[in-house]
Amino acid sequence: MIPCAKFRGCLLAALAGDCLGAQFEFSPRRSSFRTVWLAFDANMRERRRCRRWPLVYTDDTALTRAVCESLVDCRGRVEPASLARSLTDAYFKATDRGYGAAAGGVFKDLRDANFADPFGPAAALFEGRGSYGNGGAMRAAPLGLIGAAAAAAPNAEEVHLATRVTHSNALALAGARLMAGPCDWRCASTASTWTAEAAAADTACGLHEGEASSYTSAMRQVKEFLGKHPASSAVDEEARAVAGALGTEVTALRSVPTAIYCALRTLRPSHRVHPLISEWQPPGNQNPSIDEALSIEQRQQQQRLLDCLTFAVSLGGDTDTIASMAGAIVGAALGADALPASLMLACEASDAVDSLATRLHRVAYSS
Ligand code: 8NA
Ligand code: MG
Ligand code: MG
Ligand code: MG
Repeated sequence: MIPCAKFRGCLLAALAGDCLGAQFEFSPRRSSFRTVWLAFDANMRERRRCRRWPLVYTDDTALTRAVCESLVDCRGRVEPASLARSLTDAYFKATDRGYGAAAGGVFKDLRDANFADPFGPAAALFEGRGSYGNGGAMRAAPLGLIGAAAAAAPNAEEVHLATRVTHSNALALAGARLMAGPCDWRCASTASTWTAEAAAADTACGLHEGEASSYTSAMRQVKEFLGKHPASSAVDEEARAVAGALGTEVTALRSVPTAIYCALRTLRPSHRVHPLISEWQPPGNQNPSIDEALSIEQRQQQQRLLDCLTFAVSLGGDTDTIASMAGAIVGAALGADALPASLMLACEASDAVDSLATRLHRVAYSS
């Protein structure tokens, strides 16, 4: 059985990546690792001064929550009409959460037709080619969790159904499948595992290996970069090279492999956390239960996750989405202990996401 802590770690780290990354999304200039880290540190201290959360979540979390809710309602299955309704409700509850340009039209059309054809509006986008944005991949983590838990569901076919409600282009489908694939709760995935998953996703979606636009080629680059940049390499130089080669765009192909790189980089046993983070002291406590009494191992896991999210955001571009996807992978591997209490206090709705993760876990093991 996958421990509930892995479900919670996955979804809470995805939330944290979205919240932390949103303040840098599409900044005109890429920020250094140091600049990003200093902002994160300030975010984690800020909760003590203001009554509302300093960090609000965006479309990435709104839609991930909606996927979870639909899965819970449908006892772990993907039901396209339920999912379409859940995603649409999330959108209309707050349309100002930084949605991609095409999303609003799809949700309006779905609602106007009373969800009669859950795939119709998305299929018509971009003159029938469908969106290849990363909006399907960014909400795929719950599908990966429940798929890894219950051998019965959701299979790759169901990931396609879940994605096609908004994204029907093969590049978006393969990206979502990859993000929902090897939910790394055993902390054992290597670049080779992910490359094999990428090949399977390419084949299933009709993308061809060897072409520039395939996940197999992108994963080959990920592997190359992991070899090229040892754990001790200059972090800003590494970020510049990775951002240039793998991309930081809103398209799935130019962001999903980037997020996987960020996660694998952090999870490799030889990885050394940046000194700024390994020397970090969590905020001084007014509430003694917070961030104190951590074991050395817990503290190291928290530092690892923070290191991953800082690096992901320092790549620039679509920072919230890349950090959220990287967070989902690392959070599933490390579990909920990797989330510092001060970070959870800074993120909007962390309690709600936490209890949703627990409900999803219950559903995953009750069928
Ligand atoms: P989407 O479906 O609108 O796709 C993102 C963008 O990719 C589109 O707006 C197009 O510019 C382009 N695109 C996608 N498919 C095609 C195609 N077939 N032909 C030509 N161009 C295409 O959005 P999404 O739901 O995939 O969301 C992705 C991102 O949007 C996430 O990062 C999310 O946080 C959000 N976001 C987007 C912007 C933005 O400027 N687009 C800004 C902030 C946030
Ligand atoms: Mg977003
Ligand atoms: Mg979207
Ligand atoms: Mg984004």
